[in-house]
Amino acid sequence: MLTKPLSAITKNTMQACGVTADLDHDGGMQVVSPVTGEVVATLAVDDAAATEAAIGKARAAFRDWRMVPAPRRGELVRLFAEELRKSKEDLGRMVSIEAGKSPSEGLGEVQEMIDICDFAVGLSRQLYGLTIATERPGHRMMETWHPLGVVGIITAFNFPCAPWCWNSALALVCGDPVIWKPSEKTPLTALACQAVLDRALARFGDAPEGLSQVLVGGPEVGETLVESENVALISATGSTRMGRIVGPKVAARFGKCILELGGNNAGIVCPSADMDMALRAIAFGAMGTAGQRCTTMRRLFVHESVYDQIVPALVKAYGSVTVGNPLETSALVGPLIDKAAFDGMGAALEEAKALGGTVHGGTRADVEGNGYYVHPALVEMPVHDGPVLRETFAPILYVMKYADFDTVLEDHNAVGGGLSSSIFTTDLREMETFLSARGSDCGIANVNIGTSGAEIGGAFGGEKETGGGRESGSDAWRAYMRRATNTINYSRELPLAQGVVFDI
Ligand code: UN1
Repeated sequence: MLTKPLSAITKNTMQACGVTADLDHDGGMQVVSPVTGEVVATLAVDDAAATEAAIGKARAAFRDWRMVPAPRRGELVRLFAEELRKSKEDLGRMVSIEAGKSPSEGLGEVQEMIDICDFAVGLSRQLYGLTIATERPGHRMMETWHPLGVVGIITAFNFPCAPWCWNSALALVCGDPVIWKPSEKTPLTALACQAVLDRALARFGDAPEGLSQVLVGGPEVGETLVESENVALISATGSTRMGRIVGPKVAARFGKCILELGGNNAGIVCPSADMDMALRAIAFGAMGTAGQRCTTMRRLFVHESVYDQIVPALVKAYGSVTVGNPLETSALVGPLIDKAAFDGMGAALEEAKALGGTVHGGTRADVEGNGYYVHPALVEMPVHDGPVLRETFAPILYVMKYADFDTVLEDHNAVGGGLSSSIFTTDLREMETFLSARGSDCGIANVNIGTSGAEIGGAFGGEKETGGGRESGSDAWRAYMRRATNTINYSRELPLAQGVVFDI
């Protein structure tokens, strides 16, 4: 049992982060912790008018910020990383309170923020373009990257802060103000992050007002951001359903979009796999974060020759994994976010059974309070069909037997999602084929590690119904800038390209 009411722990933690907002706003939006099902705060809500006002402020900030040299902009992000390090424990606790993550995973999410800030600071001294050979004598051709404009960031409950930071750390060094609409389920972590950033802004000194803003609210806020011609880029993390609405609306006004949507990530266990390693990787990939990562492993194809070796061991691991309150136990699996997630899991398991699936686990776990805790489910499926083909945001791993490598590659790719994938093998041919043009069609393809837990240094995102966006490392920064191709004539002649003659 918690020694203090969760709302008191929440308020203390928010205060420690420096949040001054009213957390008991009369008639405001209720924030429920999945840990106990308690209301931990009520917040004032922003509407369309408040969103328009925020966009106006961000536009004004852009005029100044774009002219600040990028390495100086990087200094703000460097200070932010320092403040994040100081508030790591508190922010991690907020992630656990609002999203139900284990302390280690809550802290891990804050670490992702620190990591991307460090990356962005280095980037602030780069942001380089190419110099390109030109066919015209006495000319030089190059490309320049300029700040893009206001960036609207829409995030999901399951990662209440890291995806914001992947976007905002890059956007800020690239010269763009940010407006964040966090999930209605996790607005407190957002306010806490903004308070920590405010400390960095105060130390920085002369940043324009409105450089980073958080809007707490529902669809009205999101719609206003999405439809505003003054928001140059929308970066949205969430369901494919949400992306189908956001993508066309932003495209219709020729805005830019980064979509990071659902996945239906799979692993393949080949005959030569290191079985012990595969077992541990699959356990984390499928059960970690109670199956509520976009990178969670949801399908597993096991070669028939090793099925009886690994599947019983997995069933055993599923039976013994600890499920419990993430704030006071060392349980590996915390709660589902809410009742809707629990019902969705139950419905998917019923569908799987009707198709001949054998379900291990999947029942509600007896944890005190009104949280929706479940024993993760491993489902042995005779077919690759029905609920297996879609993403259910819960800890369900569908396991299928395979015989032929080429056929399993086809099944692997025969789903809508294209985010993450893994192969477990020590066979060079299988490994390289999986990574080749005819292998995994996902944005992330791993060997001998699970589907989740990507580092920030690589570009993060996926293909098909995952939306095609890339965030965080590699050259993802380019999405936050506009590219100009510059051709400079330093000669005394005016030769035209393609040999065109136009003598006047
Ligand atoms: C998400 O679930 O939206 O690769 C992001 C991972 C994390 C990010 C997940 N680094 O699992």
